Amino acid sequence: MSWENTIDPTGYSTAKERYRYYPSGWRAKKDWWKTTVFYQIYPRSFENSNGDGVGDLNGVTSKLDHMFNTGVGAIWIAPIYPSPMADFGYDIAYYVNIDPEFGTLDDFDNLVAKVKELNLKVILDFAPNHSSDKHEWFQKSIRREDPYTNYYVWHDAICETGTSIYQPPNNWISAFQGSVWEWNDQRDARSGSTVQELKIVIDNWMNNMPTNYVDN
Ligand SMILES: [Ca+2]
Repeated sequence: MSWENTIDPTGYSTAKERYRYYPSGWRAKKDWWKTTVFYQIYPRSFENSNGDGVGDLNGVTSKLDHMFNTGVGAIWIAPIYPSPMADFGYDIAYYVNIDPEFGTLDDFDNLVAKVKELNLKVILDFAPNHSSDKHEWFQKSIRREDPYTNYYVWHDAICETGTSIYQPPNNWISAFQGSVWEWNDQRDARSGSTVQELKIVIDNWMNNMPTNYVDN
């Protein structure tokens, strides 16, 4: 009996459709990431190699033999990038280096070399949808330095009539708590250095000396 005539446990209604997903028939070997045993590693609390109280990449590397022997086929490492650790590494301040608490790029190379030696796989957590507020891009975006000005989602707040009370633009709720929006005094045109600049302009106009300020 050919596979085309068997009862299809995958639920695909036609042989053509089944073939699309299972080119060698429904008994085809699945992708490695569907069948491999993963071990998710939170490096901070996994294994500390240098006695400083914080787990690190060398600690992970030291345990790869053990993981291989227990049948693990892939490790998945939580964020290891430079970070102020306000959100334990998910607040990434630079995307292409290793936080000193976890080690160095050389330590990472050593980890990958050991992974390859054991024919394991490694995947890294990556959080592109947000960054640390200490990220250079964010700092430049606050200052409206192009091309970073709109690297992040900025929106004017709602100011209650007759007051200086600012409300979030809408009622979107953060996955953690409270509003997704956060007021930024530096970014806003009504505060910080912009306000000081505008006050100088106003003072000049109030004293009937605008030409002292305008230089062109
Ligand atoms: Ca350590």
